[in-house]
Amino acid sequence: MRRQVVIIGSGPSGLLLGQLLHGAGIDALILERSSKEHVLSRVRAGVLEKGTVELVRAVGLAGRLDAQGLKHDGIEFAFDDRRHRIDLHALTGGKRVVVYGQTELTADLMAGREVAGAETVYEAVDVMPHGFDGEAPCVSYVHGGTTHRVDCDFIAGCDGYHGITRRAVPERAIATFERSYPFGWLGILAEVPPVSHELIYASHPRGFALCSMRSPMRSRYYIQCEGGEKAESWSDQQFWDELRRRLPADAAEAVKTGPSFEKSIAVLRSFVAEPMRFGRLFLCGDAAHIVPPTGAKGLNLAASDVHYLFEALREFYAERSTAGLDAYSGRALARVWKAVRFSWWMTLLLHRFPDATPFAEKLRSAELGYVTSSQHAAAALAENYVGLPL
Ligand code: RFL
Ligand code: PHB
Repeated sequence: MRRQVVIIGSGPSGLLLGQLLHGAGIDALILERSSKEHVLSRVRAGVLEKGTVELVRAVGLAGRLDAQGLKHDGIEFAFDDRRHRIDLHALTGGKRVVVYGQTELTADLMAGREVAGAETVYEAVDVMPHGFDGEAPCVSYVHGGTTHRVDCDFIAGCDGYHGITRRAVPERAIATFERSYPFGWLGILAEVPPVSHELIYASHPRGFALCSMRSPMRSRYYIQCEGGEKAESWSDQQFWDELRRRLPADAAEAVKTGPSFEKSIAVLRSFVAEPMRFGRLFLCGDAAHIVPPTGAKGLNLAASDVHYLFEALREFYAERSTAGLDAYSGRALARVWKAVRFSWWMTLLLHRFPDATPFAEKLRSAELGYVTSSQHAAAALAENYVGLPL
């Protein structure tokens, strides 16, 4: 079998890249380790930047996103029993974010791929890229007990942090930068109206909490928890009690509770692998970098990587120019590092670190006061939150 591009992974980055390539008449096969149902069951991101929304529009799949996505002009920071609004729209000259679940976006992209008749192999095991340092790369995989080989021009590693593509690169060719945080996020989904129509990021002596949503009838809440905890050890009642303790009184009173239908713990980590290109293999999204979810940047970074890679591949096929491919890693990493910095900063600003000195704690609290009282500081936050230009 031969394809122009083989994409490994059918998360948002693989699906979006596949759709953009299809629209440009470039033939791409997606190989996905899990089943379609499993991919669709993962509850993750919720906040989309304008650039991400525009990419989904560009592939003609924003119908549901435009109709059901919740446009947010601001976010709130809550601490010392008070709520402070950051007016994203006013501070950025009219920009906003859209709240739309990653699960829904993935479903829309998968449906578009099916309608286009583009092929995805689900439950492809032992996927392995080969020969990407030369002119004739290929990818092998096993499906239904049979080993297959696909020859191609390029391989896109869209297989997330735990994927194979980054690991397939010789260690000496890759540099990694990492920071882990001594806590996680326990998140739940519940069929109850959200506490507020905008997101509330709360910093409390007992730890961080986030009030988010998926729709006017579905809430997504998170609380900072200890690193090694298990989601099952938290009952719904314990979760709701802890969430309320961390919110200002008026917000706590407004929390509507109900049974959770999803409960999971995410570990928090900052990670970057450099470069993002190895010959004819290109890394995209979580395969190359991870940010803590505090800044809502992970999925949006995956989308900007895809944008740069798509432009480069289109240029290659249309003009036989490798300029875009040569520039890909540098362009993507410049934006990635800014989001890594912002996500790290938001994490430090809003969480309680078990080992924080009293001095560090005073500085953190002063910075929170500064960001919520200075227009200049709030504008810098807003500019990053709505998304830096592509
Ligand atoms: P994904 O989504 O991990 O998809 C990778 C796909 O590759 C498959 N795969 C393989 N396939 C074949 N062979 C192999 N060897 C393979 N290994 C893996 C996997 O099965 C999977 O289908 O990566 P991608 O596409 O780069 O997308 C990245 C985003 O999913 C991620 O950055 C975001 O979810 C991060 N994130 C958020 N991002 C935002 O922009 N805004 C948010 O509000 C936001 N909130 C979050 C988040 C992530 C969270 N968690 C769970 C870490 C909130 C949370 C709690
Ligand atoms: C979410 O709705 O899942 C969400 C929102 C904002 C974040 C992280 C996650 O910063």
